[in-house]
Amino acid sequence: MAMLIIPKSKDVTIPASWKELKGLFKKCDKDGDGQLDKRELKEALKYLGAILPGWRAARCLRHADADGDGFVSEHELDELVRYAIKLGYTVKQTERKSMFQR
Ligand SMILES: [Ca+2]
Ligand SMILES: [Ca+2]
Repeated sequence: MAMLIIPKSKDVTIPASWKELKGLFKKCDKDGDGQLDKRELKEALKYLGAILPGWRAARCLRHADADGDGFVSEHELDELVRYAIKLGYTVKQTERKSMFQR
């Protein structure tokens, strides 16, 4: 049985950064349509401290948007998180706080 499918929130083997990143991406879905467009992705990457969030958003979109509709949907989100982790992005304490204050 494959172990590496979609992590459940209760699974303790998931790194904290995974859940945090996923939570952050979900929060950045401002219009609440359940998927991230490039602008929302850019906002998320800004929080993560990307130097060129616009450019990075395009890269992330190209990487995670499997069906090529220009949005990162719920099931594509895991790939996005995987990519963000690979790039070394983490949700820092201060950024996390400022998100909840909004
Ligand atoms: Ca959206
Ligand atoms: Ca898509």
